[in-house]
Amino acid sequence: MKKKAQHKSGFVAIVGAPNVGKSTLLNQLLGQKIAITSEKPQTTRHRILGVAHLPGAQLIFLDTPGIHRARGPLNVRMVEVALKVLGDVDLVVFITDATYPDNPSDEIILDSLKKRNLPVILAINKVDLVNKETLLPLIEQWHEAYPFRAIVPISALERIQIDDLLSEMVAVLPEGPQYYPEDSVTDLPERFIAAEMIREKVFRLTGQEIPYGVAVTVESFKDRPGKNLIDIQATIHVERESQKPIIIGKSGRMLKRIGEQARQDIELMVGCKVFLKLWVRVQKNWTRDEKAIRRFGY
Ligand SMILES: Nc1nc2c(ncn2[C@@H]2O[C@H](COP(=O)(O)OP(=O)(O)OP(=O)(O)O)[C@@H](O)[C@H]2O)c(=O)[nH]1
Ligand SMILES: [Mg+2]
Repeated sequence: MKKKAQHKSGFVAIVGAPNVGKSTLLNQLLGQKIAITSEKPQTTRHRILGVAHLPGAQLIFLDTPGIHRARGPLNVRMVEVALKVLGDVDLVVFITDATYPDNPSDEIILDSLKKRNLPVILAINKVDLVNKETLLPLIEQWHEAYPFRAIVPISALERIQIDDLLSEMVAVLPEGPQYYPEDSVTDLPERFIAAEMIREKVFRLTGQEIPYGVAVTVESFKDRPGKNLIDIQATIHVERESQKPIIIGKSGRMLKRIGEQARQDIELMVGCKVFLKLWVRVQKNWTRDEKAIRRFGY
């Protein structure tokens, strides 16, 4: 009698320094956007869970904030979130940036991986930006640094070798059940993702220092009776009075752009029209206030 094909499953942490492409990779692995991304480091602030359903396997990914030598209570909190995820997974995918080979944060991550007895796959990301010649010595260097289960050069953005990376992950995972039903992609409420989409637009559209002092809360998220439409009211919190006019922009133009772009992303997620109303509010120095950090859900 032929043996029944085994079902594999497990929890997979996606860790790495800030800005290496962890959330971009998560979205590619899922084939849909649940995690926000931007060219600024420290975009992700929470543990973001996403479920990939493959024939014969289920992978539960945990995207994490970038691990680095953190300064300030908010960043310290974010690194704690990332390190905590490492405590409870079957496999780690460690992402490094091919364009930033001597990233000091990689050392910190490697050290914390060495302390745990977990299988680790290394993904060298952004290979679309480097020459093949620089890649080989880089792979060699990493090969000597740690006994990785596999080293896979990828481009999360261009979707290069993502399927190879997935196969390597499945190979390492144990036999296991379907932890999540077939139709679930994440455990995050739509309300949370909506707030994140708004925060993403602030990260993408405003200059250097603004994003770090921003938090977004959704006050109301309601179906409009009799209409295929969701009404959302949200607040963008900034930490200084001087940041408020920057978010609002000249004649309200910046806030309008943030709202329009966020609304489009939210509509894609919920599959219907959205009416989004945004407010801006100053919460003085909240990133340095433990209580406020907790109140914003971090
Ligand atoms: N060229 C190129 N850019 C990439 C690739 N992957 C990610 N990026 C870009 O790198 C930047 C950071 O991507 P994110 O996915 O937000 O990175 P992250 O590691 O989640 O960052 P944090 O959440 O801040 O730690 C974005 O501008 C992405 O578009 C890639 O494979 N190639
Ligand atoms: Mg991220």
